[in-house]
Amino acid sequence: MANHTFPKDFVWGTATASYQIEGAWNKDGKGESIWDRFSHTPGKVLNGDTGDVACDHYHRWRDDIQLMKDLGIKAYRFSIAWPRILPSGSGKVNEAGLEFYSQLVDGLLEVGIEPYATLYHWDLPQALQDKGGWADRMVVDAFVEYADITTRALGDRVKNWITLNEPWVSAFVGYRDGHHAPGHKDLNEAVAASHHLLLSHGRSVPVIRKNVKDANVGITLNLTPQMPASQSLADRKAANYIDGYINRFFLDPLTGRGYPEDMVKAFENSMSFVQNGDMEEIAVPVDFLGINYYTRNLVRADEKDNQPQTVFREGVMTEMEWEVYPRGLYNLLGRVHFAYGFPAIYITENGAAFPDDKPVNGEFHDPDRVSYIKEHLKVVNEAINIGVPVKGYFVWSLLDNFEWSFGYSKRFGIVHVDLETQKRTAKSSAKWYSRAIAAQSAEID
Ligand code: IFM
Repeated sequence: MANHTFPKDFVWGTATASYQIEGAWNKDGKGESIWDRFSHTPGKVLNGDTGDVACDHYHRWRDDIQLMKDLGIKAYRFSIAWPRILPSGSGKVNEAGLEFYSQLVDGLLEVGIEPYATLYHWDLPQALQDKGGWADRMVVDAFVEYADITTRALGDRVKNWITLNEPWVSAFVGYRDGHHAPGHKDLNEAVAASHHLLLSHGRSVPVIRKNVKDANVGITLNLTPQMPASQSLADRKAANYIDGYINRFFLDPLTGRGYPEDMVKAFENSMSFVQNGDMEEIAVPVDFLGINYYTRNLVRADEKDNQPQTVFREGVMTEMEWEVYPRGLYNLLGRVHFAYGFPAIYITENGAAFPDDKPVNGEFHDPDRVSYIKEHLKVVNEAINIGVPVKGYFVWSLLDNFEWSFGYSKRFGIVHVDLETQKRTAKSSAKWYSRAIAAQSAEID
């Protein structure tokens, strides 16, 4: 595998998420989601942007499939909007919602693109939030019901299932920082939400396996390496703390180690919501771990203002002010594999936002994104060469889309979307990725 050539069965994909691209927020019986409520609340999203229309993928999915086909993309990771299937979160099923995804899946399979479906990418039915959302244990049964209905309907055709996308973000950015829906600022709620997210995952995996013959089931975490700013003991301890917060608090319970003690102590939480048997259910064996990787953090101990640490970034940045640091992905893959030993790993997201909205002679040139994807693919290849079982890579994202509280101000797509006309134009990065797929190699110009 010299020259960064990938194994023949390596999965080359792109990824999106329902709320970020679909639009049609209240069409054909769909219920309100927490992101509908959040984005419709003044002051929550930059420029008052909403996902009401987004990339209008709900109506343009055939064109989007054609776009992927033309680029030679082999796999498509999309998410399913829970409130399209169960407008109130549980109970009455909205057949039109299931039909939308059924047609999408048929369309993908017709052109030879393998579907990878994520059950939860942040658009919780608002009706469940009204009962406490992820902070309340009732959500677990509701999630399992949703997973059951959805995998029974699509499992004859969709074999690859991801239960949750980035539960850390759902729990801590949604319930502790308040930057995401539902916009709460309560650490205890965030910790309880983490547990209910993980339990929903653990409890739904056997249900998915029951409904889907030859299922390939996993969960996706956002993992960010935390590196000490110096080799001082204080900085290393501080980095270990943030590592516990973002990475270990999810990796450990998923692999049967329970919640990391240092974090439970730091959260000053009695964890009284953990019931007998929960931890065993959470540690259900999965077929793979999905990793979303974007950057690393540098961490410095800082006793000022009672803050035990400061996270900062330096070097070449993307528009998100995330450092471009491919080597971090290599280190992360080695660490996750050798310390946790998942049977397989997919990079379920990797990509970058750059300000590339200005066409030159009708072409969108995004050399920074080409370089970002290329350098990350190279280290994925190197990780495979040292024995890390990375089975696939999904660029985030197929389309420029709604970047959560940043609205449409950050463009991650390898395909440009004109938000006025909805015209799609492949950027240089899409064309580069297409050539890389054809060559099965990251080592191309
Ligand atoms: O757009 C998000 C995606 O929804 C989840 N992972 C990170 C991406 C970039 O912020």
